[in-house]
Amino acid sequence: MFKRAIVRLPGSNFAQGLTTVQLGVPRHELVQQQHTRYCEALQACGLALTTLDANTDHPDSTFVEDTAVLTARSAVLTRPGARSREGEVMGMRPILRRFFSTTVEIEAPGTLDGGDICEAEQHFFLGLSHRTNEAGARQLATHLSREGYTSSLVDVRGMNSILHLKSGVSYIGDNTLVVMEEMADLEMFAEYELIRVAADESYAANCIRLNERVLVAAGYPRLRGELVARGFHPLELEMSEFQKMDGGLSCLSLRF
Ligand code: CIR
Repeated sequence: MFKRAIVRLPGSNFAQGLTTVQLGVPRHELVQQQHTRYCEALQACGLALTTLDANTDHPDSTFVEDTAVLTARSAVLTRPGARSREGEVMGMRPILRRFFSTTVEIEAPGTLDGGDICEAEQHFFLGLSHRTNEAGARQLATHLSREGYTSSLVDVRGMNSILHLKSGVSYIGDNTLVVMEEMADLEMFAEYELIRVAADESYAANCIRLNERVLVAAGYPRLRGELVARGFHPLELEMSEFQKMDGGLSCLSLRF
């Protein structure tokens, strides 16, 4: 059961963050509106929100997921792979210490973004990307194994359409992964039920199971239909403005 989430309001300079896609400049009013709807959806799923003020020193800081990896027992503060995002962790440290008695940190030369870490119950998939390097992933794997979790590395550095592992695969409970076609045939996913997402809907592969619901980006009818057909309860959210900055649903919150 998820009980809480941490979010950070988007700053007025949100559009100055990093992006690799050319979908246009986010409209600030719409960013705020979509963020508000997102927060309301978390609350509708039963989560109590901790809402942090916007931090204009870091335009990408609304993507809080990248600053930490949370387990049932601890919070791991990351060391984001993009220089412009390194300072975001400082703002998250005191917040997580309020909720977790154990916090550990990824140390140099390791880098790791939370968006590369996909938790599937007792197993974690650790993405190696242009943000998360092997040193960072191995530090996390060691920490997780001390807590009794297993993990495996998934190299997504050759998959140019995604920024992070979780841009392409999400665990939604009931032994089910939602996965983009490009990585659906990986041997390590073979023991799961797979919901394969076609290339033209691949943005929607980043979704989140929150208690009874699955939050999914609006505008992807085939994935929505497939979720319903398999007995899941999707809750659709407009994400256009976050997509323009390479962000998906999961990156906008830390959930525990
Ligand atoms: C970045 O490039 O870091 C941000 N503009 C987007 C981060 C998205 N985070 C995520 O998928 N976990």
